[in-house]
Amino acid sequence: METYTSTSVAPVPNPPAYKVILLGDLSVGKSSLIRRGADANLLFDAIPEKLITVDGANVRLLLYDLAPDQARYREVREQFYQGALAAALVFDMSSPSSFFNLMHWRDEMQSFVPLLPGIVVGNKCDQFQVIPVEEVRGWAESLSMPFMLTSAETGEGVDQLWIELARLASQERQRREERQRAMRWIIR
Ligand SMILES: Nc1nc2c(ncn2[C@@H]2O[C@H](COP(=O)(O)OP(=O)(O)OP(=O)(O)O)[C@@H](O)[C@H]2O)c(=O)[nH]1
Ligand SMILES: [Mg+2]
Repeated sequence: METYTSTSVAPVPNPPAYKVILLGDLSVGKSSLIRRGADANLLFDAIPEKLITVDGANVRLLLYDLAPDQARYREVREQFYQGALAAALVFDMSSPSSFFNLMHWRDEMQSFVPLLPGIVVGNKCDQFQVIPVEEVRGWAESLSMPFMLTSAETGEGVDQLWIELARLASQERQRREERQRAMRWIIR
């Protein structure tokens, strides 16, 4: 058996799994971002994962997305939102309608998981950007969400996206644990 000195950090054998979800219109690049980011050694048909270090501890990000045009989307969306700890609200920087529709995505997200932390993600930043960055930033700030630019094509901003999602998910997990502890204390 391996031993560790007091200065070395023992690897956590089973890092906690945090479910994060990607939302947004058809073809904005949700699945492409996941393909870019997910760790490669996955079994076929498994939920894509990414191992991330947040504040010195490893976590497994489970990356979920759905195609909103799937006939069964409405049937499965409750399950899709269940247990999520953070969301990426993705739009396409070259498609104004995909940006305007983010409001609907945010409304849907809030109706299933009130107070779920989110990040506004302008994907396809490698393409001609028809949406002014300042407008997006203003909208995101008005809802207290960070805004990031990514390209699943070139990889720009993608690592940063997973780090930020892991950070938000970890904070949300702590917030929920504290709330549960407080509830137990109240009903004791
Ligand atoms: N130029 C460019 N193309 C991208 C980028 N991300 C995705 N694409 C392309 O956009 C198209 C749609 O990408 P998907 O990843 O399938 O989009 P999606 O959001 O998963 O779409 P649905 O599953 O149908 O909702 C594909 O042809 C991708 O190659 C990007 O950052 N830059
Ligand atoms: Mg997809």
